[in-house]
Amino acid sequence: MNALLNGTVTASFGRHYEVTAAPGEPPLGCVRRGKKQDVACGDQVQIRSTGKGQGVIETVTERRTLLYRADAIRQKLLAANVDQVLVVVAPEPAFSEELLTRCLLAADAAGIPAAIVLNKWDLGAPAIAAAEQLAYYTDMGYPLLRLSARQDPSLLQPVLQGHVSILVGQSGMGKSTLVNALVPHAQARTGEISQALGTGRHTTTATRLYALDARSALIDSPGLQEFGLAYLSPAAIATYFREFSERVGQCRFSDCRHLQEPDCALKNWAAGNPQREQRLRYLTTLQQENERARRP
Ligand SMILES: Nc1nc2c(ncn2[C@@H]2O[C@H](COP(=O)(O)OP(=O)(O)OP(=O)(O)O)[C@@H](O)[C@H]2O)c(=O)[nH]1
Ligand SMILES: [Mg+2]
Ligand SMILES: [Zn+2]
Repeated sequence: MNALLNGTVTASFGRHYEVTAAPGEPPLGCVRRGKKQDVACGDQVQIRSTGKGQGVIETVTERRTLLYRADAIRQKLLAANVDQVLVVVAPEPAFSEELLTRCLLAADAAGIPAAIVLNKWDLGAPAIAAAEQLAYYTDMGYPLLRLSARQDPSLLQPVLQGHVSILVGQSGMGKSTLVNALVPHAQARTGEISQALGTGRHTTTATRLYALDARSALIDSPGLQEFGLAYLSPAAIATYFREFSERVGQCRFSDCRHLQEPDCALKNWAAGNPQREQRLRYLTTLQQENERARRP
C-alpha cells in the first residue's frame, strides 16, 4: 500500500475533489473512500495515491468550522475551516434578502464571523438603494463593504488578510469576478458571455480555494438558489435573528410561534416597520419549514 499523504481540499464538485499537498504543487484528483459525502473544500485530509495525479481520500481531519446547508433529505457542505463568511449581494440582478438572511444565520450558527459585500457599486442609484436596505443589517452588527469588483476591489484586501474567507451568494452577484480581481492568476470563470468560445454565460460549478499567501485564502462557491437550515431547531432559529433574539422570551406565551398569538413581543416590535415585519416573516417561514423537515 502507498503511504498516506496530507493535503488540503482545494476544490469540490459533486463527488469529485482536488487535493493539494503543498502550495504550488499540482492538485490530485480525488474521490472519497466509500463514496461518503462528508468532504468539503477547505478540509485537511489524508489521501492514498491510486495512480498518476489521482488519489482516494481516506480520512478527514477534525474541522475548526463547518458551513453547510440542509433540507429535510440531505445536507450539503459548503466549506470547512473557514473563519470568515462574505455574503456577496448586488443591485443587479436584484438580491434576495431572504437568502441573505439565511446565509447570515448559517454563519452565526457555525460560529463564523460574517460580513456583507455589496458589489457593483459602479451602478449608481440602484446600488445606493441597496445600501439603504442593508443598513438594517449593519445596525445589527454585520459589517458592510461597498465596492465594485470591476473598478476597485482593494477595500477587501485588508479584510482577507490572515483569514480563510468564503464568498457566498446568489448567481450573478460577482463572486468570481471578485476572485479574479483579488487573486493573481485565478482565472475563475465569470458570467461574462463568451462569444469567442460560443459557450454562453459561465456560472461557477465548483467550490474552489485560492491561496492568497501563507495565512490567507479565498474560496469561490457556486451561486445559491436556496439555503435550507433544517439542522436548526425552531427555538435556535429565533436566537440567530439578532434583532429578535432578546425579545423572544417576552411573548405572553412561552411557546409563542409569533404568528397569530396575542401579546407577541416580536410582532408588537415589528408592527408598522416593513423591514422588521419582513424579517419576522423569514423567521416564521424558517420555523415552519424546519418543523415540517423534522416530521417523520
Ligand atoms: N457593473 C458591474 N458588473 C459586475 C461587477 N462584478 C461583476 N459584474 C458582472 O456580473 C456578472 C456576474 O459575475 P460573476 O462573477 O460571474 O458572478 P458570480 O457571483 O460568480 O455568479 P455564479 O458563479 O453564477 O454564482 C458578470 O457579467 C460580471 O461582469 C461590478 O463590480 N460591476
Ligand atoms: Mg461564479
Ligand atoms: Zn411571539
